[in-house]
Order: sequence, then structure tokens, then C-alpha cells
Amino acid sequence: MADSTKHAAANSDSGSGEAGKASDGSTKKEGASVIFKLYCLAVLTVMAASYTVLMRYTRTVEGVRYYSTTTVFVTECAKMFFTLCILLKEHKGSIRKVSQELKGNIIGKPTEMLKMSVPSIVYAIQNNMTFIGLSNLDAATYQVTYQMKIPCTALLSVMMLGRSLGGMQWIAVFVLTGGVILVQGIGGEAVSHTSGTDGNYVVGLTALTIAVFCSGFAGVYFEKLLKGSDTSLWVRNVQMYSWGMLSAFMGVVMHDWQNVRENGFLYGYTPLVWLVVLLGSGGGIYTSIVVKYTDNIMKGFAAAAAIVLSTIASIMFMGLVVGWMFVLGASLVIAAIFMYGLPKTNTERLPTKKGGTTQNV
Ligand code: NCC
Repeated sequence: MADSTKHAAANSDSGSGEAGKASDGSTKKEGASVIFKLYCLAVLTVMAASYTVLMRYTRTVEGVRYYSTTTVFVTECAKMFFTLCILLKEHKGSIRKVSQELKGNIIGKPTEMLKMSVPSIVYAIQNNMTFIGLSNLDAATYQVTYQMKIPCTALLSVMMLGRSLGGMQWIAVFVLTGGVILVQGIGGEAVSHTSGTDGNYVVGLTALTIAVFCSGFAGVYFEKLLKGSDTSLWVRNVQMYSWGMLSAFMGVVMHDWQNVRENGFLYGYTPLVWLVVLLGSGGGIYTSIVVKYTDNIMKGFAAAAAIVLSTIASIMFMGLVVGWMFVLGASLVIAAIFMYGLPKTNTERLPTKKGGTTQNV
């Protein structure tokens, strides 16, 4: 994470409102390079792939069932910790400067702080719903339903951010969704035979549908707040994770309090569960970097590539056998990535109206 956070920190505004200047006062290079964007998308792809595989493994295969609400809470705490470390590094180790900046942006800007509660609470709902979906559905149904977040996010980006997608890009979004569904059909079947899920189908499907909308809405709303002001990414993350910790803790109290009192907060935390926490927090932070330097739709493309990669990893290391549907699905995903266009366009800022037409700047 070190390299990209260094780059992200150097590229982020200091929160002083001086657009075009990096936090060290030097003139900021306009826009991140394509290489940097691709690097971030690639790291996110690998993290999301391992996160999904491990989360499912620990929920369905490992013996002791840990309380997923506590994992969501611990992950929020870890993200807050990492973000504070990055801020501290950005301010050359000065705790005084960090607390000044945070005081100004948290106590000093209550309206901004309140605005951040929206994506944060919606994400907390999504993260909890994902676990409920995973625990109640077979892998194939889970994965196919969850892919609906790709067109959902694209639609919300157009509606809420005024982003315009060309005809080819819309086709790419649907080709991607179809491709991932085909890939998942194979991977899902293979996993579902081993997992033997005996949950409640209706509960699982409802939870996942809610998660799909939450993912799209929270992602696009976060992007709107991040790119619609000059507050730095890391300050935005501190604001968001403060609410995240609070709402995730409410989740523990409402859902698992009795269990936690009887067995302890960290009941069932094997080393693999800690790895889920680490990947979840690292993946969350990379998500925010990717959203800042590209956009939510491109994040969806990275997540799709993650699914293809994790299936290829299962073929190579776990002996998964795939047929023509996987090959077709993977080809569609690759084709969609090219049809959409590599991250060449500058989507770091919101589109502006110029002469009555919406343009990306
Ligand atoms: O579902 P998804 O993302 O939309 O979830 C986004 C995750 O990023 C965290 N986040 C967001 C903004 C921000 N400033 N900080 C954050 O920590 C949110 O808390 C939320 O967990 C995807 O598009 O498919 C993607 O999927 C997730 C994850 O694989 C699924 O949700 C699992 O069910 C990926 N997350 C991780 O790898 C940790 C994400 O990268 C891509």
C-alpha cells in the first residue's frame, strides 16, 4: 500500500483549498498518470479477489462461526488506523498538525461531517448485508445477483453525478455484467457443491438486493462529496470511518450483543479471519484511492477482473475444472474492458456543464 498512498498523499490537496498545490506546497501535476491508475486498479483487483475468496471460506468452510458484525466493526477500526497513519506521514509525523487538520474538518465543519454519515452508514448496511447474503445463498446465486451492482452503479453515476457514457461504454457495462455472470456460473457451481449452504433463500436474496443498491448509492455519493470539494481524500476517509465505526458498532449491539457478551467480542477469530480484516481494510482504502483517481464505474471493472483472476487461481491451485462458459465469460470481460476504454479519460473531477453540454474535465 505504501507506494500508492505516498502517490495519493502527494496528489491530494492539503485541505487548504489551494487547488493545484500538493501538500508539500509544490505545484501539483494535473491528474494522475495512466500507469498509476492502472497500478491502483490492479492492486484493488488482487485484493478484492483474495478478500472475496477468504470471506466465503471463513463463513462456509471453517468450523467456528465468528460474528460477522464484529468483523465489520474491526475492519472499520483498522481503516481508521491506517488512514491516521497516512495522515501522520503526510504531516511529517506531527501529531499537532494532524489533530489541527482533523479538528478543523470534524468539529469545525459539522455540516460536511453530517454529509459523510450518509455513504458511511449505507456502506455499513452493505457490508452487513453482504455477510447475510453469503451465509444464506449458494455461491452461484450470490455472485450472479451481486453483479447487478455494475449497471446499478453506472446508472446512479449518470443520475447523481451527471456523468455521460457513450453508446459503446453502455454496451461495455452490460457485456461486462454478462461476462461476469457467465464466469461466476462456473465458479459458483464449483464452490456451491462444497459449501453446502442451508440458509434462508428469501433472506439471502433480500439482503443481497439491498447490498447492490447500497454499493451503487454509497459509492457514487462518496465520489460526489470527494470530488465536489477540496477536502483531501484522507480527511474525507477519517470523517467516513468515524461514522463507519459508530454504525458498525450499532450493528454489533443490535445483532450479536448477547452472543458477544457470552463468548467474547473476538469469538472465532482465527488467523484467517484476521486476514479477512486486513484485506477488507486494505481493499476499502484502495477503493477510496481508485474512486478518487478514476471513478466508481472503473472500480466495477477492476472488481470484475478480480472475479476472473480468482477463478483462474482456483483452476491453477485448487483443481477447479471450467468449460466453455468460463472461457466465453472471461473473453467478454476482457472485451468489455477494451470497449469501455482504459483509464485514459480524466475522471478525477466531476463533469462540468460547458455550453449546455456535459463534459468530462
Ligand atoms: O462492493 P463495493 O466494492 O462497492 O464495496 C466498496 C467497499 O469499499 C469500502 N470503502 C469505500 C470508500 C471509502 N472511502 N472507504 C472504504 O473503505 C466500503 O466500506 C466497501 O466495503 C466491488 O465493486 O465489487 C467492490 O467489492 C468489494 C468487496 O469485494 C465486496 O463488497 C465483497 O462483498 C471490494 N472490497 C474489498 O476488496 C475490500 C471493493 O474493492 C470493490
